[in-house]
Amino acid sequence: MKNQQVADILFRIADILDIKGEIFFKVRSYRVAGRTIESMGKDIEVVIKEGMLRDIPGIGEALEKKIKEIVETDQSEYLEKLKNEIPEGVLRMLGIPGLGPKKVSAIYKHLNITTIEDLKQACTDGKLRNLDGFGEITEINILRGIQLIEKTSGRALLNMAYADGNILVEYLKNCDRVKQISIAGSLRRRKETIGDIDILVSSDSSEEVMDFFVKYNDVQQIIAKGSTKTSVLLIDNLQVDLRVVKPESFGSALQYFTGSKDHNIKMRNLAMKKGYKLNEYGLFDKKTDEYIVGRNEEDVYQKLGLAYIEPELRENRGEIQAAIKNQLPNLVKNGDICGDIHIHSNWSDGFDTIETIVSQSKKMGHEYVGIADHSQSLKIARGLSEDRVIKKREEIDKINRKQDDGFRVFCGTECDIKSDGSLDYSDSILEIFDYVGIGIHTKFKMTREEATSRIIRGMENEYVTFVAHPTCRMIGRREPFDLDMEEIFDTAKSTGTCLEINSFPDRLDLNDIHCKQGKEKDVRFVINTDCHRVENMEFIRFGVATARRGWLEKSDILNTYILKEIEKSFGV
Ligand code: DGT
Ligand code: CA
Ligand code: CA
Repeated sequence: MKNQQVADILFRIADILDIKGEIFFKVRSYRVAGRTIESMGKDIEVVIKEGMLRDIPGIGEALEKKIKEIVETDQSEYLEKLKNEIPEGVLRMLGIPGLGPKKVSAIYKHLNITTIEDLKQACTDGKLRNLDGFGEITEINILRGIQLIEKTSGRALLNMAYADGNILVEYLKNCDRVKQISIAGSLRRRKETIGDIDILVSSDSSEEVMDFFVKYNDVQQIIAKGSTKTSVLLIDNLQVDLRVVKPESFGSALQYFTGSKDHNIKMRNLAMKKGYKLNEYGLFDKKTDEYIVGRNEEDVYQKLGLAYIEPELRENRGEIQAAIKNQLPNLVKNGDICGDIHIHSNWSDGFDTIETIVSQSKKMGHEYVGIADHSQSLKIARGLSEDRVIKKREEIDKINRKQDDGFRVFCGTECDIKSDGSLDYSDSILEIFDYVGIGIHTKFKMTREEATSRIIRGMENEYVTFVAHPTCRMIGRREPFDLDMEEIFDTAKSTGTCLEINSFPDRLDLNDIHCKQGKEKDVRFVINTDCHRVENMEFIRFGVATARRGWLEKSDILNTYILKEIEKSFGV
């Protein structure tokens, strides 16, 4: 579906028109069209084929032409022309969190600032506060925004690298010179952001593999081409490093290039202590240089007296010591998840009907699903009024009666935690739900104490099952709340509240480190997607990956419970 791509281009056009100072109505028409296409239930390509584009309110002849062009060519000549009229650096400012086109326009026009570097300096020098609508706070916020993008710049979200990496591996398998192949690096460890994709191949004929690799359709640029390592840039600007080794070194090379660097250093030192030498070519006798193992990764760990360490654990957070003692966790797997209990339906701001969500859940092999729409005060997300909660309850009961295979839909909510920590529904309404998720969606600016006590107060309500996306971070866009995690864990434990691992790739909240700390305090978790479209239900794998990086086992996670067990836990 190209809808999002088309909408993004229209939003981009609107932003630039705004910077240029075009009239309100013109700019608005692009934004409205973008929003309509973005949230439309139908594929834009189908709409065009059926000749229905002009039937969409607000789309006239000029917009129709531009939209058709975007769908056919993936770009817009008009956007390219507009881009040439504004300095590149000014356009980049639009990517700074919290900085909209109106402010960018003022910065550019009145202060003639054209790069992010200069903008940073101007904020530090206090030069922005005199502009209309700006203040000291604006300067601080802009500096924070710049810091945030600097931290993640050049790194891709896990889902993007995961998709690119898998398609590329499938492509490389078509080369008959490729013997074994695996993803390596941070992508194999499932880190939340990926600097570059590493792929490892074993072959007796590396030149032919490299030739095949650089012919890949999505290669934008060949950065370096050699017989052992070749690096390319894909059209989405992700870098891929391909390494080709001999089959007898595949396992040791996979161990080496999976990393992390800190894990490898510990491994090499351990090898030295045991009279070996470990590198990407194999495990060798330190004195005689005799090759011992290297064909399989498992052999490398075994020879060093270690239990096999899953890639997600290789961060030098105690995994080697645990492997020596054979005390590694038995990590949760994708197949352990029996249902996703944080999904938005079209009863609030989700895209799909409950029936569609049910059928997708069944496709994924789940036994149940929980529909957790927004609560009443969240008007912009079409939060459910008390009346609609009752209607939704009836609807779900009706759907459940139609299931002849034992599948169950739970009626849940993602109830807003208001700024004082009280919940957005009264207890008599909360009682209607099978379970209650709670989350913060407004007034994000809080001190550590305020944020911590707001969540704790929410957890203390007896109806609450889990806290959704507890730190509310958005990778590259919003910092996590500064929370007293010790206190959050203690309250979660004492009230029996689960903490969510939100699987959405730009959230992954709680993160891996919090998972490990929480487990040590005996906290229970729930892995959900929080998705608004069934296509994104597959993101659950990234939540599972985060849980695995946090050393979590099946028993640590609520929604690995089979239907009977979770019904018991909900008391329904
Ligand atoms: P990234 O790409 O920044 O997300 O992180 P990685 O871990 O994929 O790092 P990358 O691509 O630079 O290198 C892949 C792996 O190769 C890395 O995890 C460990 C190994 N490696 C690379 N350079 C060194 C090194 O200087 N020493 C050791 N011990 N290992 C290295
Ligand atoms: Ca990498
Ligand atoms: Ca690399």
